Amino acid sequence: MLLDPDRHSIADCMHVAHQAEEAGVDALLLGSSLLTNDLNPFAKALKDETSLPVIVFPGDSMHLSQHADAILYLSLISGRNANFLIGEQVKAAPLIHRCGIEAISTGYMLIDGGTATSVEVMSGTAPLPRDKLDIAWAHALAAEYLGMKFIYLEAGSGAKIPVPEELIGAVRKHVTIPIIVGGGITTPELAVAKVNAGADFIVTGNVIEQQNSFSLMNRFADAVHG
Ligand code: 1GP
Repeated sequence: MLLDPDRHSIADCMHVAHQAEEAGVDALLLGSSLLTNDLNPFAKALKDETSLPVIVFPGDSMHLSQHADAILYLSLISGRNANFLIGEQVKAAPLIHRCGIEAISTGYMLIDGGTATSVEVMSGTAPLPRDKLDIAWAHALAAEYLGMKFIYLEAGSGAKIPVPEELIGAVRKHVTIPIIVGGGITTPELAVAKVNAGADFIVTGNVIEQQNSFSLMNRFADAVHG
């Protein structure tokens, strides 16, 4: 589950996190493309008061917290903006080293979700077309060959249409590393379809923020865990 510190108070995040823990959610992602709040008090409160792993989901090299368990060390491999392929990573590396948290190398692929996304705007990159399956799996395979540990297929927060099953399936067929899928997954039924197509992890943000329902979280967790 994704929590955006710019949209919630710490108290609200804690409330959602407690429910998430009870509902069987696997981990909390903490972050946003454009972050104006300090992540530290959020990560500390979540670590102090829940047993869930807290993983930073950064928009750039300044998004970090020593209180988190890990950071998704993203490289925006669907784009050709050198800053988001390696520039921000070089700036972040010494900071992560100093924090001592785990860096989880992740090939981050933006897939057209039917609407302009924050990632697209902030990174100045275009998403991959949703129907060019060979282009998608070639990017994912390149990430695996480069030694990355996860693939993140991202339609963008609030995407009108999530990453299609055909694309997830094509990537699944060609890589062995775990696949995370997020963006516009608004129902447990959609989550099941993505898992059946080959997703290992589902990320949900907006739908939980808007509905903040324990039973919905529970149904998402059950759907993903089968
Ligand atoms: C965004 O994939 C996440 O990076 C979550 O997207 O907010 O649309 O669930 P939603």
